[in-house]
Amino acid sequence: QTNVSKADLRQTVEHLAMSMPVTDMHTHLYAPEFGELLLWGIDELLTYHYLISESIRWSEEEYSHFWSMTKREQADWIWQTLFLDHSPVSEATSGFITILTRLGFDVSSRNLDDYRQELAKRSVNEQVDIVMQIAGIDKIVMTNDPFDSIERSVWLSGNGKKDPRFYAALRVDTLLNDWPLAVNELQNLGYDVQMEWSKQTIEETRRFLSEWIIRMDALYLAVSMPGDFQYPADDHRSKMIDEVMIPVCQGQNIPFALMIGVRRKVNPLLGLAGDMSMRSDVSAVEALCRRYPDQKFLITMLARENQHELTVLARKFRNLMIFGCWWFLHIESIVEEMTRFRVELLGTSMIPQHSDCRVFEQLIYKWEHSRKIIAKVLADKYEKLHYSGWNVTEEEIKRDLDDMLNQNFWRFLGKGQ
Ligand code: REL
Ligand code: ZN
Repeated sequence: QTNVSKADLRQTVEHLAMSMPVTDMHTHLYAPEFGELLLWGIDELLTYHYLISESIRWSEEEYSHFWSMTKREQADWIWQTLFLDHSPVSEATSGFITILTRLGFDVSSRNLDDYRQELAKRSVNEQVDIVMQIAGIDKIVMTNDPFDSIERSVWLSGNGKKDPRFYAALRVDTLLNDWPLAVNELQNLGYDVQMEWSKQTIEETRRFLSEWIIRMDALYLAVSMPGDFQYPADDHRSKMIDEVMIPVCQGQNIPFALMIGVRRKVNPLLGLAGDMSMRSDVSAVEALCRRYPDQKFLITMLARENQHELTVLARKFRNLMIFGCWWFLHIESIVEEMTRFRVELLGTSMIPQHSDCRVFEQLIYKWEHSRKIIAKVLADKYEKLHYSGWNVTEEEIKRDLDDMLNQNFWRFLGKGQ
């Protein structure tokens, strides 16, 4: 047992937080087997939808002008606009600089083509290894949708489960949020469902989910919901949750993840970048947790206004695991605020962060920025304990970080080591 002295405390916490391997429990990344679905490299990074919304603010052209450009032209224009004509001080722009630096590029040269050429020498497999090593990530949970035909064929060919670093999460947005489209997709896949809610439709939708959970080895079911999601309610979503999602999750013994508070396509001209956040009703989660005490719920919300109440709710229900600082909350100031009050209300019994990466190298900045904040918050708390005469050991610091960055997730799944 190594007692850490006051002088070393901060440094030790920071060092351990920066080097602890991480399970990234929600991303939009894919294993290399998924081919074109796995986005990586300079042009994908620069055309990340976070940077699209930031850059278009400076443009006076029609929105369609941006979309008419090739990906490379878009990337060049975003680089010029957000990095050269203005300084990259936002989270997403400074994140790109963090990535370049950690990849070993000379950011002072500001020569995009040099960076492009360097990466062009690498294969996707090499880059995945390098990035996971730099970012210290050893397990990545993808977002998987059987209604996506490209993805579906990878699963059907048996290649989806080849890379043991990647895990699946089965996305059920269409079933909950666009039932007419879901009916169409299910019918095309050979499931005997109708628009009308019947015993047969319920059974077939359950069969679809169960078969795909098994095929993907899915760790959990996941959905993103608008802020006006209500539960219980006399609507399609409540029926689908009560009669399909919950029974299937229970049968397969997996959690249900709800990401609540998105308002899609507030500005449709921006595509993926046009989604907005929206305040939600925490009592929907409360009702789910109370009604299904044996069902586990992984929950994150998008509005800052909901965070404290949701954290308090987690004190009331052990079947509720809060996770991550989602999307617009994934900025330094708010990650710090949220991490602090989560620790103050829940100790280390939560999942402080997920990356939500869409482009592989983003793992580098999203985790580096978050790890620093987690370290700072924890160091403050340990330091306070130290003044009271309670000395944390290095093993205990490691244990706490491992809980927050790995074990809380795996134990919640019932797959703890
Ligand atoms: O999983 C989701 O619903 C969201 O995280 C995404 O829709 C979103 O576009 C993502 O890039 C946010 O970080
Ligand atoms: Zn996401």
